Amino acid sequence: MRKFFNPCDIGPIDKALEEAFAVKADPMGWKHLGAGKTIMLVFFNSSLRTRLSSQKAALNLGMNPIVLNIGQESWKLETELGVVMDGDKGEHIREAIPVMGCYCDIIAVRSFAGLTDRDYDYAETLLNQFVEYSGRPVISLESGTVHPCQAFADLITIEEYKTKPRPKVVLTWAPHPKALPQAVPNSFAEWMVYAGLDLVIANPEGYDLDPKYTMGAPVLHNQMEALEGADFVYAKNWSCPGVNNPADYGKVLCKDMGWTIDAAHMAVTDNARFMHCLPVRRNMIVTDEVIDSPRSIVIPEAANRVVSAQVVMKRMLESL
Ligand code: AN0
Ligand code: CP
Repeated sequence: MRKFFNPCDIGPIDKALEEAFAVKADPMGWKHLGAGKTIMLVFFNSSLRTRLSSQKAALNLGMNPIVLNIGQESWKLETELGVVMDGDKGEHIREAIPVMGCYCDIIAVRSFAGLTDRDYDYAETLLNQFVEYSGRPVISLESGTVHPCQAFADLITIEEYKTKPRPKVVLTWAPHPKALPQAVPNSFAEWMVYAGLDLVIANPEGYDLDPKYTMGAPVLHNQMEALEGADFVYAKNWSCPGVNNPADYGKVLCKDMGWTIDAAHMAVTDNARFMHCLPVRRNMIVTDEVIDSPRSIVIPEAANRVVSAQVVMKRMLESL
């Protein structure tokens, strides 16, 4: 596997899930695979789970992880070609990426959508430059449009907690004070559809996700209607994807606190499990009552980030 952006990169989903449960049952079982190998984890943005779970997954596989926080420990990197570099950015990615590639066997990158230039974000411009110039397999740790390690972990979690063969999974928008990327909901939608689950999406008008990721899943603008009979409620905020009106891309169009997941929302579900990728803003996205309830599985969900990352790194090591 040379890149991990989308579910198709991992191949048949049954095989990937089987591997995930094998890794979960015996995390040290492939300790020999990464001996003498190095993974570089490059962070352009903050992280708690992705940073720690990636390091843990690498250590489980016997690999050495190197973490680089761009702009804090490195030079600030220029990403645009053809500019006169007379500002605060001391190095260009055209040199920095191939240099990083020289020091590792696998490279993993977190670089959030800038939310100003839709074409730049949706072309995965920065991550594709890592693919092109690093000479190494590349893992997205949340990039312009996707967060595949999260979505794979979410799928593993749903497989563990489901009580019927094809559960109803509702991805619902929820309010947040800041403009957030669409990477988490994009990946969640595409992984759910790829795995053949019954996905329903609920969001306010103007927030419809790009159909490239939702692939025909029903989109409702009435949240309560969408939540009826749900087995899993997956809450997430995202900013305007700019599908219908590109001028609104990355904007906050709605702060309706009526979309916060509370006990009344959970009451119309089929005793659903509550999920969120974290970090979560309590009493904005979800009430204390719901996230602290026994139906909340946000911690086991986060724990599965080690499992998804380990399967991806294992596959890459096997194909080096
Ligand atoms: C980020 C986002 O929404 O994409 C990271 C989530 C994993 N969230 C925040 O910045 C709060
Ligand atoms: N869910 C997730 O990716 O969390 P971090 O931003 O803390 O890595």
